[in-house]
Amino acid sequence: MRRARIKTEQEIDKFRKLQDKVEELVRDKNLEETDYGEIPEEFKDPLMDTLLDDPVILPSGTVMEKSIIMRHLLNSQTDPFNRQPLTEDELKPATDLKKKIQQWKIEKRKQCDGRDFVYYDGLCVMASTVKLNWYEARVYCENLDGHLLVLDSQQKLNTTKELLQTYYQYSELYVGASDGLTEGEWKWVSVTTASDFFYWLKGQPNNDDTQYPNKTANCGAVYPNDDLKLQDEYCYQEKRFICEM
Ligand SMILES: [Ca+2]
Ligand SMILES: [Ca+2]
Repeated sequence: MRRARIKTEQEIDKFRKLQDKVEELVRDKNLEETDYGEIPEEFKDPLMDTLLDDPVILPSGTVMEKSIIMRHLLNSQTDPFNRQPLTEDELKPATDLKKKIQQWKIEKRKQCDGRDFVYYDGLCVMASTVKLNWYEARVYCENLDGHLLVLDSQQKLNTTKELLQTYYQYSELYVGASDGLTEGEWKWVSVTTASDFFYWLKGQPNNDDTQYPNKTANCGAVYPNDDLKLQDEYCYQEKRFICEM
């Protein structure tokens, strides 16, 4: 730009602002296309399981993402759930739901603002620089109005992998898994709906910590270099950890 003499400083400045604007739009667009972690069921397209952006109501009452049902209608003029005839003009925009979803997205991002948390793909997380034992780590996260990271689905695991690769290069981290209450009954902290998704390393959990051979292992740690597979370890070993909001 500088070399083009016909451009005045003002024009260059204008151009820069435009560039910034474009970058901002691209960023927003990327965020829109990401998935948002724990999405309420009513906010998801029933066919693709993705967050609704432009929901429409079918005559049957089913709510779907407009682009998805439109694509389906190109192939077959039917309701994909009950095979009844269906045409585009029978689709009604779900205006209230759309507003609700937009509000939810804004709230989700707001939660992350003004804190040392990183917003990534609907996750609001913070990896600690300090090392604490698992119990202290749990309290640490709770003091930040959060909890230790819960990896209770494949989707969450994938997003976390990307996040750690992007922002952190840690070798081991405590997460919110424990069988401290009843030996062998693994639970995720702070989840209202219990999940039995635990991505264990082969041979784990074995109630044993290789570094502390005679101690029980009741706390979960993940190894980013080992595909975030879980291991059960001695809870009083000090490690870094991830909090989630
Ligand atoms: Ca145990
Ligand atoms: Ca172990």
